[in-house]
Amino acid sequence: MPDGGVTRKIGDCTLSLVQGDITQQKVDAIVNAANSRLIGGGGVDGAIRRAGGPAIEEECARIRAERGGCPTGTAVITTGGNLPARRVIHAVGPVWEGGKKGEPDLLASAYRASLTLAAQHRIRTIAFPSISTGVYGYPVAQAARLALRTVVNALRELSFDEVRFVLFSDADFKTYAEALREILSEAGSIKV
Ligand code: AR6
Repeated sequence: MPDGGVTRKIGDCTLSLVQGDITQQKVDAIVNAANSRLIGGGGVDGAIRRAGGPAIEEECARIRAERGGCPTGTAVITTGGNLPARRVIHAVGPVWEGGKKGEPDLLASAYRASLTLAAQHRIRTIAFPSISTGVYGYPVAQAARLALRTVVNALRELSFDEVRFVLFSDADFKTYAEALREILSEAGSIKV
């Protein structure tokens, strides 16, 4: 893990939080915060496509042609192209519409689908951005708790060497670090 982050052991897996750029991460797979049409956008999606090169769009185009895209709450996998990561998992989180339109379930589902797909592809180390908290407007403190709870729960069934969250801003890094402290302090007494 890069310097300056937070790490915790969850069973055999290292769960880590770092501040940085996900395109630079030397892990088996990075996760993209994509849209359901798999059409390149801004934010982390734009950064991943720029750094990974045209091979990512070629595979997204094939997936669009075969199955029309990637519904919200699900994920697909492509090559990492020129990235240090060998694969990119494109996960689609919900657009925040106030929280009563199933957004929490859809966000949890995007994280679970990414981890399930990763495990199927024998990925041992994976890095996530903060899905849905940019253009899609999901409040970051709520998203952080949900993302971390979902990952901690998934690690009961799926095996990874490391799950890393890469937070672009220092403020988001601090929000995730605080959420992780809360979740792990609750973990002894209640179901996370
Ligand atoms: N590394 C890590 N995190 C990043 C990076 C980076 N290089 N760049 C931005 N972020 P967003 P969403 C953070 O908007 O809300 C796209 O257009 C960013 O600061 O990328 O799920 C897609 O095509 C924020 O914390 O994703 C979709 O249409 C987080 O990544 C739509 O945006 C997510 O912000 C998806 O919106």
